[in-house]
Amino acid sequence: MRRAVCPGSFDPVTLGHLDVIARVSGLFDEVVVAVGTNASKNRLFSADERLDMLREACSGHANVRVDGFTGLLTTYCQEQDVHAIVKGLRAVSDFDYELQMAQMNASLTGVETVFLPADPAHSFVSSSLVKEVATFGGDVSAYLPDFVNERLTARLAERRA
Ligand code: COD
Repeated sequence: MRRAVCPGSFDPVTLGHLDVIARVSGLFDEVVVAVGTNASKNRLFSADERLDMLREACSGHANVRVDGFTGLLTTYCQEQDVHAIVKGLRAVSDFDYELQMAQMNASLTGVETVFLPADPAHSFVSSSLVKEVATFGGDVSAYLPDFVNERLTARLAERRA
């Protein structure tokens, strides 16, 4: 059984994330989508909300499960008997940081990181940009599953109230 982990913040999950997850599910026997839940003041959605959205968004993939983790990703990978961390790469700017993390993770426990190039259709999409555009009234429906777009709209309305 070859198991991969797709880690991230997923605040919230975008179609870019989901494209990577779908492609990884075809490459490995099992994929764990791991939501990092280390404390951060800057999250729009709670850990439980991010997990719920991912579970709904990934429900069509039989070999994908969604889980949360705290602490070091390498510790989680050891606990879950993970063979590879898979990350999506959108641009050189992603590569610089992702390479550093991949090398640190490999140095800590030997776990390998595999990079998948982003689909050009999604390579400019990030959770943070989507939130920024939506905050100022832009239409981000092309970048999110419909139900995530609805929850984002509702959350931003709550924040404004
Ligand atoms: N297309 C393709 N890939 C994408 C897209 C897109 N449109 N958008 C995002 N991605 C990729 C990102 O490149 C990333 O690989 C992944 O999806 C997740 O992205 P985010 O933004 O949701 O999540 P990040 O990058 O904030 O997540 C960071 C982690 C939680 C993975 C990281 O901080 C971590 O491992 N934390 C645990 C603590 C730890 O071990 N620290 C030491 C690290 S060496």
